[in-house]
Amino acid sequence: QYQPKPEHKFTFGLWTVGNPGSDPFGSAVRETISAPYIVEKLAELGAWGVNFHDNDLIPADATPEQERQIKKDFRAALDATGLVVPMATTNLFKDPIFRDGAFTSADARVRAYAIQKTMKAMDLGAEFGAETYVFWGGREGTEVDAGSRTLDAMAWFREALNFLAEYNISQGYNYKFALEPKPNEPRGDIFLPTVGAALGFIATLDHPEMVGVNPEFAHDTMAGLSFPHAIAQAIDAGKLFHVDLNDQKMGRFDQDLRFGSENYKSAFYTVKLLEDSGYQGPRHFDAHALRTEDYDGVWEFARGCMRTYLILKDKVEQYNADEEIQAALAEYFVKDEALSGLTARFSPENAQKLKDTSFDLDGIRSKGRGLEKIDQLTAEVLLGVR
Ligand code: 3MF
Ligand code: MG
Ligand code: MG
Ligand code: MG
Repeated sequence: QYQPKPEHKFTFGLWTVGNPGSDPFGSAVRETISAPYIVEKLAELGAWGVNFHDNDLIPADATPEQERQIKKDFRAALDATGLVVPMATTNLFKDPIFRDGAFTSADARVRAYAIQKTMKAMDLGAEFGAETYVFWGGREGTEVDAGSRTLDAMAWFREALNFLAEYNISQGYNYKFALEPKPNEPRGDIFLPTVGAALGFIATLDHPEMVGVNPEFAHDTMAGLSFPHAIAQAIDAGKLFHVDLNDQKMGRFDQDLRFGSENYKSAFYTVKLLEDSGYQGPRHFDAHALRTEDYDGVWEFARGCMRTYLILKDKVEQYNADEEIQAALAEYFVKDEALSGLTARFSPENAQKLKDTSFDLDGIRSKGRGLEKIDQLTAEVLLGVR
């Protein structure tokens, strides 16, 4: 039980389990490990796939000869293990050239270079079969608005995505693009900080159907927002193209904690939304082991992300089958077919009938909603006593 299998579609980035544990105040605590070794370990643990930024696989300073060898070794590891590459992305944040933005830099040369780098990274991802292409604009933002480029930034961001959408079509790559919102870090304020902001922006693109979102648990939680609410909106819009699972304490620096390690209830509702809605995409863990750990801890971390997901998936099934919970929910969702028939669609007749309807307002006002009971029952499912 709770043994991860490829059918669960668990994926990790090369940058996640490969994270050597450096932070702004301290150096790496773990040696760097190779991509083929990561592939081998992830397969052994039961993961389905592995994702990468261009430079996670091919270092920025690699010679063409080294690049060929790296690809060959990576391909061999994928073939040997059956691991797939469902998603790829571009590192547009590490190089100092992107210090004030990539697609939204006020320097036209930087914007052009960012698009060039992304096209090459899309070629690389396609070579390994990636179907989703993620855009996390880590440097697209400001600390001070001194340059007053905020409005231009929206136009430049749109221009870049439109260009790359056409590139996607002209190459026949068939990628789905997924924008990953984050409110801050490393920039003081990142553009398109929330899922809702990204969805609004997508509607302004030339190919809105190609573009969805990649929400991340930690990103909403950092800002004190509800991650389940964010993914619900993405699901409702038909735009949940990918998801980054991890955990985070509210109001802190970006922690990228093991999935389900901190906010049990939000993790439960996240899994419930993904499972109940029939989300078919990867369950990607964008997280890393604590800096306190060596590689034993890293593999415990990876195992833990997947195991907790499966435990919560089991809890969702239990919750959905629990008769007492379902009875309480049936009371919570008050049905009235006549009224729902009136409000489902406007017509002058329905409007008139609705105006003529009288409600038992005091009856409705005086009755509680029963959420204390449902929430306690949910907690007891999660705490393992039901
Ligand atoms: C940062 C992130 C990123 C993105 C990645 C694209 C480095 O907080 O979440 O991870 O997820 O760039 O997938
Ligand atoms: Mg993140
Ligand atoms: Mg992070
Ligand atoms: Mg992420």
